[in-house]
Amino acid sequence: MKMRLSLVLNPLTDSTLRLAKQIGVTDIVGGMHTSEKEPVWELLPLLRLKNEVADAGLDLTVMEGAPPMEKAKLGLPGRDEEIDHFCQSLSNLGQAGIRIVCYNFMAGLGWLRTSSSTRGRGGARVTSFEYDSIRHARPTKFGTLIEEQVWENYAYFMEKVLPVAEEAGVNLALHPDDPPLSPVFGIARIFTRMEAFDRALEMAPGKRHGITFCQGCFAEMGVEIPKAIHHFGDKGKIFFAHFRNLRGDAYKFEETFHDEGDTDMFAAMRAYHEVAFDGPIRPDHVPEMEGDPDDRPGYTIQGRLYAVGYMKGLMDAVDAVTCGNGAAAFKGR
Ligand SMILES: [Mn+2]
Repeated sequence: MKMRLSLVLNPLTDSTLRLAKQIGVTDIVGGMHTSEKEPVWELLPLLRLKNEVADAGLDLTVMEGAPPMEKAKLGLPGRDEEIDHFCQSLSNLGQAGIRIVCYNFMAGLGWLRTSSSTRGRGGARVTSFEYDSIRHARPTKFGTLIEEQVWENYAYFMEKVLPVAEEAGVNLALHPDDPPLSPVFGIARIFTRMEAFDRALEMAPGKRHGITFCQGCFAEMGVEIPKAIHHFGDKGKIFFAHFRNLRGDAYKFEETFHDEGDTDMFAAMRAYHEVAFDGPIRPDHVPEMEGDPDDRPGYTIQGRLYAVGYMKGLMDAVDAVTCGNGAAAFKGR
């Protein structure tokens, strides 16, 4: 099994780093605050973060929550300056030895849910979404955008960013739109179907242009997950994976524990193995469990401990099945 078990830590502290190490995680997915005043991921803070994680015996391999790119997504004046900042951040990532950035092209609004207090198994709080509640929503302050405009904006962005990523040796891992529907609040979303990723990768070809395979988003699209993993993974285009389960489809779904949603998680894990996926994989959106604080839907610590344990179990099971010898797979663990 070549893939690397990873985790977002919020907060990232000595204590949470130890916890991650204790449960067998190898890679940490970092984030760094940016603002209008500080729009670049600077080299020194990146190095300090990388070193803090390394000192805990772990490897910071991915950054999520890219530097500001709202103007680029919306195609507004000022986007060139913003794209310059993004490019500077990429060069800094490369210098700091952080090789993957997970970004998305959802303009105006990020991932959205209509509830973060739905009750899942045993009363665990999960997030959920119902398109009917926002179907007739009016546009927000971001106005309206049609799909071809967003495509143009993506092409413009990639034309400038991809050569810098190639130069810096940083993989651009595009995350799908969540939920994969268009438009929402008047703004078109384009990364809502498998074909959209093919189009993007063809439009801006390059070995540093790939995807974050967010299993939840692809499940919302209604695609067969192992098939989709093969579709992108066989071409080496999965740079990063979000392991997630849910019940329903793009129009109405709720998040679940990893072991109980609609997706066959063993088949998914097996597919990553079959395509020789060797990047980081992390649990995504977990239920908020008894004793968890209720201020970070999808990212509570106990929910993630449970998810990581489940993922490790699946990884061992896949190893055992594919080696044809259960005992051999467990050697050296
Ligand atoms: Mn995701």
